[in-house]
Amino acid sequence: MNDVTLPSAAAAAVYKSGYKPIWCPGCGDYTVLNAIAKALALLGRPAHEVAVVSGIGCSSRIPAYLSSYGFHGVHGRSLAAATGLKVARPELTVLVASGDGDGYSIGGNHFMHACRRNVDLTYIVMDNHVYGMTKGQASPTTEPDWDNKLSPGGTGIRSFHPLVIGLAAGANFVARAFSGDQNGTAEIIAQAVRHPGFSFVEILSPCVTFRPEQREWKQLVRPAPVEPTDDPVRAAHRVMTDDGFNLGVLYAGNRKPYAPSTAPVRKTVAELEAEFER
Ligand SMILES: Cc1ncc(C[n+]2csc(CCOP(=O)(O)OP(=O)(O)O)c2C)c(N)n1
Ligand code: SF4
Repeated sequence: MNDVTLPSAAAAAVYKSGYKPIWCPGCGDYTVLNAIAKALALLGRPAHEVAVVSGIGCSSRIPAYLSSYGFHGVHGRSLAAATGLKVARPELTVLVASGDGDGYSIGGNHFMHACRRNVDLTYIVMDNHVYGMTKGQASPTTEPDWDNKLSPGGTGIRSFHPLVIGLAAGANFVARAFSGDQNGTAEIIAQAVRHPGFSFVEILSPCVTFRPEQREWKQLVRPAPVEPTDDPVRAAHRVMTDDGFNLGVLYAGNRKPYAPSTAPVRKTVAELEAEFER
């Protein structure tokens, strides 16, 4: 991974829309945006051949800041929209941007089934273990003992483990990145896009406003001490036994992507209705 030559800032800037992000100063999502732009420049896909689909949340604002096609949709439904788009327009590179609330709470069911279906999408989740946009409620990845005024003493509820769920459900590529490592994140996103099937990239992206203690993540992250595996059981064991701060590609599988036929239906509506009535 380290021998990759990353594109210049000017090459990456082509993928930015020019709209100024309205995230809080210091939010991890700024560098995720830069990393996506760099990854697209690295891949050399023209912006008009790329679509970025999102739900709702601070993290889901990303499509507006990119020059590719974008769809800022409905909370928790980014994968449903992206799946339809990719199936209808397989020639597009489709990225999906989400947060841990959007992607694992209201969108949790779609997450599991997107992994299972294995449509060729790259799913990027900016995980800050909190609902940032709605001012700091606990999310599925919040630690059970996170004490704050909305859940005094912590929720006491076990955290969701997205990487293990993704592996168990059939994601074909699983990686963890950190927003503070912009170049490393760009390389991982580029690899995820190149890998066929459903690629899931968890990006630890601090919410400096509601989880200021996450600024310490930069001291905790490290490259995973192992090479990626194509064995989901081994990968699941690794991610269940690490402390959540090992970065890199953790699993690269060989499942064939789901690609339904896009041939036009040749029957008329009248013929379909007649068939239905039989
Ligand atoms: C159907 C629906 N339910 C709830 C909301 C309110 N809502 C907007 S964003 C959000 C959570 C966002 O959290 P996350 O996905 O973690 O993103 P972040 O803001 O932290 O990047 C919620 C609950 C909504 N917009 N629509
Ligand atoms: S509330 Fe948190 S996630 Fe949202 S922009 Fe601010 S720092 Fe980022």
